[in-house]
Amino acid sequence: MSIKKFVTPVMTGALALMMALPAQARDFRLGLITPPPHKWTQAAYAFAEDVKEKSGGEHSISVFPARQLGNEAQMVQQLQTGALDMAFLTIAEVSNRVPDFGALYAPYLVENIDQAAALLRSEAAGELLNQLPSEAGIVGIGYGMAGMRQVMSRDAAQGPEDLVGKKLRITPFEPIRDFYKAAGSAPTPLPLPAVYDALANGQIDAIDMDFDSILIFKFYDHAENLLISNHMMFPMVGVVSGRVWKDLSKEERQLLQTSMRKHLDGVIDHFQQQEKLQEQQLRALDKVVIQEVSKDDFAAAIAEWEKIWSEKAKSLPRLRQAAAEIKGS
Ligand code: 3HB
Repeated sequence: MSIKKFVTPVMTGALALMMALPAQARDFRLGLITPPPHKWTQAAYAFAEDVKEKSGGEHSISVFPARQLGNEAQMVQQLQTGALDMAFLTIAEVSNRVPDFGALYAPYLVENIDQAAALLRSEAAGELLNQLPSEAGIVGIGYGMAGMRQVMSRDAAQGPEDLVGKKLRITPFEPIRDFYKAAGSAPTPLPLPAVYDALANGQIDAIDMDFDSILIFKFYDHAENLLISNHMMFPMVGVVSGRVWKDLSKEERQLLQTSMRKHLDGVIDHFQQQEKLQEQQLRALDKVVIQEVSKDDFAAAIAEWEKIWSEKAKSLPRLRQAAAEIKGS
């Protein structure tokens, strides 16, 4: 018997057997920087539950919150090698690697949380995700978000002029650094978990933050002055390692995509619903002194920011157009 005659039936049999077998059970790992009480972490656990149930117990996802696997730069490296399967990332690290994502941080690109939600659900924002596989080795499944950015400071502050020269904590990424530099303050990059102690020991004078985290972490313990500015939105992106993605079956991809999108979308809904409530909660705290500032108060800084980022972020006009349509609708 020729080898060909012998091999073909054996291989065909093996193939048929493989196809009949259920997909290989997987325990995926998902990393994120937020601590357990944060909505992003809760959504990650809910997503894990969902995937377990929908795969009939076949697949599971272990969630590693609170930077257990390292900071976002380290997690992106792990995603690139396939050592980490998935992550929920702020756009901060992503925009450091793919500058076009900086467009999402244009100051006053949107005016409020509802516009932020609509923009993140727009085609223009969705198209940005297409750059991630080739530019960063990760597959962007969809967006989530946190609340709009505000400023809290230790000393009384009426407006941006009172932040000049102050050490102001930022999430470590370039678009926000350029904004505060242009506003004359001294932006100080610090990851979220380090912020409370830095405020408590006077290492920083002010912070860039959202209502939700101000309440969760009680940042008003050491910084009682809240400038409600709504100066930026704060998107999050759910990603899968490109290396892991390419080895998944069509069904597995579909399962992860559908379920992750559902939970990311739930995060957007959540922040949309609670933004006003959380503002009221903060207004009700006796110790918190509130001032409101607007786009006009930051006009010079915004013009400076535009000069830098209209060069770096080519998608800016497209996102502005989408935002203008949302504002007009
Ligand atoms: C941040 O301020 O760096 C931050 C805030 C969030 C979630 C993640 C990071 O609500």
